[in-house]
Amino acid sequence: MISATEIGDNMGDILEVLRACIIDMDIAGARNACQEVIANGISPYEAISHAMVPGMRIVGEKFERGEYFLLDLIAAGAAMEEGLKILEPHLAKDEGSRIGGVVIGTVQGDLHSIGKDIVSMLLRVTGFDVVDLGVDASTERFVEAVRVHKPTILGMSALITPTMPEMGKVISALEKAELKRHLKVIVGGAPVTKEYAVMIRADAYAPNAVAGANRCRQWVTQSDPE
Ligand code: B1M
Repeated sequence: MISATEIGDNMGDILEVLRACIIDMDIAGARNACQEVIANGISPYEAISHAMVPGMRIVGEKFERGEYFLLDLIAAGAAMEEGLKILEPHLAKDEGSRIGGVVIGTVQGDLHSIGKDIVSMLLRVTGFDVVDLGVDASTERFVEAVRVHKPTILGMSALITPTMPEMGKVISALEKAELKRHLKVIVGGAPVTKEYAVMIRADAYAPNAVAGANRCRQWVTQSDPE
């Protein structure tokens, strides 16, 4: 019988390999490590938050120091995406009734998909119907999607400072089209802050995917949401 310590060590080793695969842009390795995560009964949430996201943070630091270049970011992003594809079907799903609709996307001019994809994944497993507009979504696309799908919540992601104002433009356009009244807007992404969210009249900011999904769930399950 395997002892709890052995399981713990094994988990630590697998997560360490997974983190290293993201940093080393090793797509096949990331796939294998994610398969090991599942085969060893490790929580996919644990793998995402304690191996993949920290690995990506190191990739970003290497880019900042000039050790990695754009192609490295693309390759590390691909390793992350391939790993997530393996983990997603194993996230614990709430098979109960759907609790609300969310339209989500990365704003215009911004090609970063991974954080938004993780938020989408968590929202789906939490019980939301999610319409994902992908990356580089224009204000017009957000407004049209809200008009057509009538979601409870709109989520926007921005990863680079120059695209942050796009989130404010979408909110202004929704207000102008009188679509904001019954809609909650949540924003996130590495450069976004709580103060920025307040400034652009978003209803919430989330520093990570778990906090984002929790906030969305609170909105639909509390009788008197903030
Ligand atoms: Co780019 N990039 N990138 N990049 N990239 C950053 C963001 C950067 C911080 C790297 C750096 O310099 N250290 C920097 C931005 C600096 C700034 O403006 N503040 C940067 C830059 C400069 C650029 C380019 C301009 C580089 C160039 O061309 N010279 C270029 C821009 C292209 C464009 O968008 N127009 C560029 C391109 C790319 C790639 C496309 C190659 C690639 C993305 C691939 C992909 O997404 N498929 C890429 C990558 C991989 C990164 C880093 C290394 C990793 C991003 C990531 O996936 N993180 C990144 C460095 C970093 O962030 N430290 C960097 C993991 C992900 C899970 O985290 O997305 O933050 P994140 O999401 C988190 C939270 O933020 C939150 O939850 C998520 C999970 O916990 N969250 C939300 C996110 N969205 C949310 C929405 C919510 C709630 C929470 O509610 C709706």
